[in-house]
Amino acid sequence: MAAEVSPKTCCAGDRPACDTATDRFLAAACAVPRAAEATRSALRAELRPVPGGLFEMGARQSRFAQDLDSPRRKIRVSPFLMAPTAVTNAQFARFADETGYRTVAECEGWSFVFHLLLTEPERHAIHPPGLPWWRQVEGACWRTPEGPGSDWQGRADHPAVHLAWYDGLAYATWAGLRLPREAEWERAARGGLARMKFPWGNRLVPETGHAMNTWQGAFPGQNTAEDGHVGTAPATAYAPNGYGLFCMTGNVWEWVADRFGPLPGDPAGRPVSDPAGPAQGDTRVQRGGSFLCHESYCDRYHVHSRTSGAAENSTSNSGVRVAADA
Ligand SMILES: [Ca+2]
Repeated sequence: MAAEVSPKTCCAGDRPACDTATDRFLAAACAVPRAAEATRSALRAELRPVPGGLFEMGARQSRFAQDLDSPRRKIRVSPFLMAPTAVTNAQFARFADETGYRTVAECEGWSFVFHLLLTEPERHAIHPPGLPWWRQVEGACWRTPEGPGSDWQGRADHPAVHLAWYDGLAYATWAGLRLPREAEWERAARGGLARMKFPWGNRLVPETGHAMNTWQGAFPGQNTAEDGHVGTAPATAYAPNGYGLFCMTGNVWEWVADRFGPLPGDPAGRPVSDPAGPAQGDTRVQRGGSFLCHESYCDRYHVHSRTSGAAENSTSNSGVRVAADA
């Protein structure tokens, strides 16, 4: 079953379902060789500890009913480790060079690029129904984010984009790490704060200035980039949260391990420990919002916000972050 494409989203346009293809992608992701032990140790050493404990997950009230992000749940998590940033282009390039892994977008030969990132969007006529800002660009992938002729030089420290869920799984497999569970992701994003909307508090723009990379202006045609960035920002562009984690909201959507379904935990409020999401389903959860989020349209840049997509989907704002058991 393909995910519904909401008209009120800037998040994704789903590719057609294809079981044979997705099985192939899963097999490819699981078959990547593991990095040398020294590399794995070094990558693990970069992760930041997130304390275990009880926290409230989700929103008091949903802005978008289909996101199923309310009411709040009481979740107990075990201590774990979280990457300080989304996987960067430099990190993903090292992985791809060592393993020869080709992402879903590379295998399929195209990905969705946001129209304002293209010099000639009119040359790319295909877009998902109702979402004309997502252009299907032949040759777009993490290496060539805006299609042939583009590259990530000058963006080595930006999050790698056009990553599908399978690509995140492949990277984590190589690194000897794993994707965070959704509850872990939200625990990490909150940075030790309770009942706050953002990793730093409740104000969208704190007194110190913009604290994440989202959209300013009128979506989807005018981006004034008051936060300094039209597209992706460096993965450490803004101050870290209380757990030393950068850009947990804004910049790029981050795939997590869980399938999409009702928010993990008990809606009646009984504490649940280390929930893992639904056992069945074709779509996976993405967290954190992206450089395209704006209050007027896709208001999903909060620590509780979630969206979902088919595991083979990729866009110019889809990235991933890795985690590990403590
Ligand atoms: Ca921005």
